[in-house]
Amino acid sequence: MKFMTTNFVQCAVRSCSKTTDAFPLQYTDLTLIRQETEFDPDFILNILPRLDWNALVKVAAELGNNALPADKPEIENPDLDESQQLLKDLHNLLVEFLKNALLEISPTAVTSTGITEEGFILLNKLYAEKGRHETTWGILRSFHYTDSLSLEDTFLYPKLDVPVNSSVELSPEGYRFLVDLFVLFDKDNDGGLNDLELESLFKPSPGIPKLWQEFNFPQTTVRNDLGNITLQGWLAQWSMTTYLDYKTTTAYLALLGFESQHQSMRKITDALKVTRPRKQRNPSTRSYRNSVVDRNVFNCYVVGSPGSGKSSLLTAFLNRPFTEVYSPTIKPFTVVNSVEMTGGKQCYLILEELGELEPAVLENQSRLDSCDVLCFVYDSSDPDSFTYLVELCQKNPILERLPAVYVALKADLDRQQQRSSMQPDAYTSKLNMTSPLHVSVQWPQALNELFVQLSEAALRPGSATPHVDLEEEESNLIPMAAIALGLGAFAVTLSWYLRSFSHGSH
Ligand SMILES: Nc1nc2c(ncn2[C@@H]2O[C@H](COP(=O)(O)OP(=O)(O)OP(=O)(O)O)[C@@H](O)[C@H]2O)c(=O)[nH]1
Ligand SMILES: [Mg+2]
Repeated sequence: MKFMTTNFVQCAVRSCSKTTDAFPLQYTDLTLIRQETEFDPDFILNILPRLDWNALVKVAAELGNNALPADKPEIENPDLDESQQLLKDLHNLLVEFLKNALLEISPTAVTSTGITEEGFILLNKLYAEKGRHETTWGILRSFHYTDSLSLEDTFLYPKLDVPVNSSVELSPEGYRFLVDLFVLFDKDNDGGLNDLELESLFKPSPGIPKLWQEFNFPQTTVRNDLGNITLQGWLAQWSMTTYLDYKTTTAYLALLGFESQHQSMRKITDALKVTRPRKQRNPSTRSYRNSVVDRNVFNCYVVGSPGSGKSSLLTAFLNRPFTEVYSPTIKPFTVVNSVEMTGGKQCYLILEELGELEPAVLENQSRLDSCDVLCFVYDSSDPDSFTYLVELCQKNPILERLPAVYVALKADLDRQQQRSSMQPDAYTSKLNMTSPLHVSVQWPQALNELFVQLSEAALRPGSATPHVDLEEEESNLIPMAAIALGLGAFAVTLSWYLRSFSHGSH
């Protein structure tokens, strides 16, 4: 029975009902159990007129609480500060029961001045047992505890072997946990996490990950009309986080309860998957990257002349409306979304516009090694745009080792003859690559085709790497395969012959 309920029940025995003993009931030999309630001023206001104050004071005293005023408080204007205070005091009265509940467990949990350290730990143990982690964190943060209240590094950052040229992605178990988390905190059930819902989701952690803040989250991913991150965006955001910095993911999975939400002993690393190292094919001649089968997350640098439409392309990838206002990109701009490829396979594509870091990144071997595909764009309505790409590749021949897709942007505008040493089609044909795809931010189908083409190029780099002729490669492979088969057959015959020979000699 709730404490308040004691004010609404009386003795049902007929002989008793006529006497003054019928109400309030006397409460002896009972166990006090505390159930946490949020401070709800309206509830206290509503219930106050209906309370038998004298009875309430009596029962509270019997249960060990003498803090109630003798007369029922009057609240005329609940918005006044002192009324709010009074309502809070009444709410706090209920907290007295919490103290009693703690005393039931340990006589040293509470003193006359409040809850002891032991009591505080007991209380949080109770919360933890009831799965109320957010309450504990709410308490800690409201007492200005900082992040120095830290967890062991080995828990936040478990050891993970990541070979060179491998990448880290979320496992199905990791995705499942993140889906459950999203659904749990989408309290208004509108398919998006608003600021409050995000805040409450991240309460057991230091807040939105630093990496996300650096990338200007939530501008990085899919949002609904209200600007709130959708489930698709949420999963894309975590796919990108894991790909770029898996340690952020492990730390947050630990803080958000990945391990504790499971009966069996599962580890944080169960939420991750390390892909096989990407191999190089033909290292002696025209080298290109092998196809991959176990990857679902790819990153792509979008490179092109200033004002050619890179940011608009990235924004269109997130299905955000097109704007004619031009603001040059200085800080790198990164976005992520899912792409459905031909055949139904879904992958996540991270598009990065490098801003003022572009020259430095394109000269950095390790950054290029970790780039899955390049997207070379030019403005087909600007005659001076394509030459930027020609000069860039002349300056950095290393770029020709990477798979790439050439794109003519602003295709809704009049196409101009390019003032470069070669026209775009002739240039790509010389590289043995497909002609530039003509795309406008106002043409959704062409955009979709481009994102699929980029993902395909990342998955099967051979088909999109300059100067690689896959047909020729394959025809070269046939004699090699025949030789290998021939050698295999010879080995089998030889071992059969030797075996029968040794049997015969016996
Ligand atoms: N008509 C038309 N205009 C476009 C298209 N894409 C971009 N624009 C406009 O072109 C201008 C430059 O676009 P941005 O996307 O900012 O170009 P950017 O390559 O990111 O520019 P920087 O960051 O300075 O390198 C803006 O005014 C856009 O509105 C398009 O497909 N069609
Ligand atoms: Mg830009």
